Amino acid sequence: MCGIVGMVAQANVQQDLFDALTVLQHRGQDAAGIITSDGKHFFLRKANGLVRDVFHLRHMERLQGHMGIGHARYPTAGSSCESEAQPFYVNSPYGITLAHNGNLTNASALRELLTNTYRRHINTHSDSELLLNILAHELEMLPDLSVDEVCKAVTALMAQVEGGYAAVAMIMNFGVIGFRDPHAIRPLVIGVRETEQGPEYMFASESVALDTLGFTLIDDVQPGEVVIVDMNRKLHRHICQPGILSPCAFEFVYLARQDSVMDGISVYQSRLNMGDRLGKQILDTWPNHDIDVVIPIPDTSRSAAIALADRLKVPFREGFVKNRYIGRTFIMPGQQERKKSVRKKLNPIVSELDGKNVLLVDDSIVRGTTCKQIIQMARQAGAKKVYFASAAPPVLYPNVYGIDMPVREELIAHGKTIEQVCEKIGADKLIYQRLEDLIGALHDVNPAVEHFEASVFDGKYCTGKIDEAYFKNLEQERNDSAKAKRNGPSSVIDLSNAVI
Ligand code: PCP
Repeated sequence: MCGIVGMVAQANVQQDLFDALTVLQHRGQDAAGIITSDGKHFFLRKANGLVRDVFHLRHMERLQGHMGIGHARYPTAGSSCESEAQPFYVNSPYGITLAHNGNLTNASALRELLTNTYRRHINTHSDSELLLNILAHELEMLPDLSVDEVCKAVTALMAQVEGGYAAVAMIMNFGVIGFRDPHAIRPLVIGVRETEQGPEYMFASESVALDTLGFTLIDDVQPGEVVIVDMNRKLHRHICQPGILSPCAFEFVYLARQDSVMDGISVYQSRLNMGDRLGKQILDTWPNHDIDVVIPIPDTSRSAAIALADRLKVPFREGFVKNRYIGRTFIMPGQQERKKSVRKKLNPIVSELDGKNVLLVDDSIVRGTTCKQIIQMARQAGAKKVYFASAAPPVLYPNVYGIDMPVREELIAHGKTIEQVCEKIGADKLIYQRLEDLIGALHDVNPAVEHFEASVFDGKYCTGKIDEAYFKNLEQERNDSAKAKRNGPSSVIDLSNAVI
């Protein structure tokens, strides 16, 4: 998962793009980039680091132009090298730049096709560079540059590219486009802001970016749709490949900000529903529970924990304080860093734990890094019994659509019973959400969404063609030690501060 944003406005866009990326920072902490166009040049700044650290005044002053795109990166393919920060750029045809959220599942085949048949050079390990080059190739095959031709090019792209992708692309002297794969696994919304000079448009991964910048949500980009905002700030929409809306369930569990609405589903309401259903399960299966207090593992689990406590009629208390200056540990690139950060991130409030039977609530248990340490901390703080509840079902299978959990053995619940996981994390009891309850929690908020991409829980991959050989290859490429090796110094061409 990454955060992407795109804009066509009446004035310079760099400040709005910067502000939008800071609001989407929770989707990627590794690198950030903005590229703008003044109609003659592209201006690019990208580097590793948080948004606020990547862009200094001197960079902002150079990012001239009324349209642009931006990216906050969480690496799920390729490496954390600076040269793989986005947006990516190709000069031919026209000058195109692209920022991508998701993961392509046929990246090797696309790489071969681009190199051997389309005769295009791919300079990095990133699948986003492949996506951009497919788009460039398809535009090159068409006689001119118009709304119709762009729709044809994206249609041809969708016929070749497999996986999960939400992308924004900017084409010199044409406009900004946004498109989503035919299952619409990763989110992308479009909004409008009226000004005296006319409308301005913004694409963003999540509606919260539109809200904070004064844009009104128009719609989600639909499955298999391309939305085009041309240089005259006219909006065009076209379904390139009809599909079945299947948004990623894990976006609602953990990835997205709770004040976002995605595909008509309020993330906050869905998390309240998750907590409520989990509470109901506890009452049904453990009516004589002896829980004294419900405590969230901040931050994401808080809304689920509030609703769970309400349902149990047990007090809700804050038992851990999160250092707001430490990022999200789950999206850190290496296990060592994730492990070390938990203790620095969270500190117990002893008075809320001492002598009590506590139910700790987290949004999910993935590698088990957080819950193991938290349970120990709760015991050291004097808790009598430490029960643990997860608002998501056991995470059993790798994600191949843009969440960095590629290796089965790294998932604590893979191949284990709930009792075995409970023992491993050192809890007195472990309660997981049932998958049907998670889906119900989402579906209740917007009954029009009938399908969810929930492969990490059920192993069903909606795009197909994900088999044992695919997993083996993925595990070799993206296990923690392979990633650490690849993140060393890079020799690839660096255009991160270029006027291009
Ligand atoms: C993540 C999430 C759970 C953890 C990590 C699950 O926290 O909320 O606490 O992953 P694990 O089992 O592999 O440890 P953060 O990424 O710190 O995010 P937030 O503060 O939003 O909860």
